[in-house]
Amino acid sequence: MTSSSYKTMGQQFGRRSWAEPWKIKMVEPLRMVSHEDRLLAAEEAGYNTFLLRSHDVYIDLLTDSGTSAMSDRQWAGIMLGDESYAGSRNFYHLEDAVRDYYGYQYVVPTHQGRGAEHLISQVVIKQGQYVPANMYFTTTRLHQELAGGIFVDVIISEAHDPSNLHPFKGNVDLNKLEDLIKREGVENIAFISLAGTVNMAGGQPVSMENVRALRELCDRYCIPIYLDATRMVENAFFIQQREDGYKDKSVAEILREFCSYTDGAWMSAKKDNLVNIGGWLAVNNHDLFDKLRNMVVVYEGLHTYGGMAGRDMEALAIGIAEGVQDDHVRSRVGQVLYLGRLLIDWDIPIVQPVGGHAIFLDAKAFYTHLSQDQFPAQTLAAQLYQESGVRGMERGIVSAGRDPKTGKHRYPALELTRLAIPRRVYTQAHMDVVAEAVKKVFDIRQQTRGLKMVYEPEYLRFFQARFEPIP
Ligand code: PM9
Repeated sequence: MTSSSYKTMGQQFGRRSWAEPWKIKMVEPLRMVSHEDRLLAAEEAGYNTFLLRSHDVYIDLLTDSGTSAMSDRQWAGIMLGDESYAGSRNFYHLEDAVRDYYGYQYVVPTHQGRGAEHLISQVVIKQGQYVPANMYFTTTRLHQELAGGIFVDVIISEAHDPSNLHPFKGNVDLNKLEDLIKREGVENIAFISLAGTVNMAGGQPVSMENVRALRELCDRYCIPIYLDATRMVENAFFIQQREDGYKDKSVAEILREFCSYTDGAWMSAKKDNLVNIGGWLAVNNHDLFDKLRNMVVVYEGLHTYGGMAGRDMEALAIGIAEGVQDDHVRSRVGQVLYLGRLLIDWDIPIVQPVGGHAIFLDAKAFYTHLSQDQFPAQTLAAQLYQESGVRGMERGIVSAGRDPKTGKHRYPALELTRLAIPRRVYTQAHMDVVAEAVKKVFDIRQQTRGLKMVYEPEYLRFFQARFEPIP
């Protein structure tokens, strides 16, 4: 596995080598807002793209969460919603789909990913226990901390370097992990929080070799591994493309094998599973399932709907099966790569290798004249919107939040602006327009001033914080 195998994959999925395995049956008109109106909208939104109205956005790359286009089969499934309070047949379809494709035994539905994170964190973490993870995710770490856990990053150090071409930058550093276990004592480790792919690292995958070795290590110490499976299908695709021994296996087979090395998973179904709302938790241990099923009725809804409507569970069960098809994943990741290659060809600094769900612009490299306290990635997201109507989001110091102990900003090595590509929504022509917009912002980078934060909410501040330009 070298950078050259990455390049080969890049060439293989270049412009003309694949096409979307669907055709368009319904369209939603887009609106181009004038430059003047965009400047006003940005000011009104406190230079936070989460506070813009979608009406004022042209191409919306804020997130790939809940923004997928559903298929005709999923929409047909919506009409088959069984809205019984208890025992909806749609729940059993969902349960079967999770069992078939992910391989876990017991399934608890939740309204979305963070509902599942809340339940598992509350049930599994004891006050003061450590939660080692392959980098943090915002909502995941917050729920772990609210449950009394202490997050520890054990991802390989290559993940913190945007230009390092390691093909599996999501891997766990087993030495870092074992040092932590020995230092703190196995009884003080709640579980391993493993994400595939790693969102904050740039959508980077974990290799099968790494998860297998992780399983062996955790077996020696009797530590469970719970997987954030939100974008695990995309991770499986990268294994197929980059790891020896997997090129002839289907994404579905690789997904099942990977999950088999873990003890359970939580899921934001709004990503890989191709629905606009929904989530689930799934485990193999019956006692744990019993506790989770008891908690779900307190916070989410009955254990056969967990905050979702019956129709949403039906669309989700169908989305799980569609989302693991090789031709779907190839075109999904291929589109992200297409945009990435346009930017790389123009020498625009982005996280490489290109990840599964998004392009991450390296804002530190854009704005070498700004300090991290001047919020370069927030600035870049605001600039891009103002210049082009394209909406991305900050994934840097604002997203990292404050250390709960010291109250000080955390300073992540990665200061990134993310352009997340919704699934089955935009065409390559949209990607061309996005690339040109990024190029424009890159060309005027030296004249760009930073921002100061003028309102900061306590939790997940990136969603609602407000900024003003530094004069
Ligand atoms: N991810 C994303 O845009 C949506 C909200 S945060 C900006 O990337 C992982 C890896 C996620 C994720 C959400 C969640 C939470 C868990 N794990 O948004 O609650 O990327 O469904 O899932 C977002 P929910």
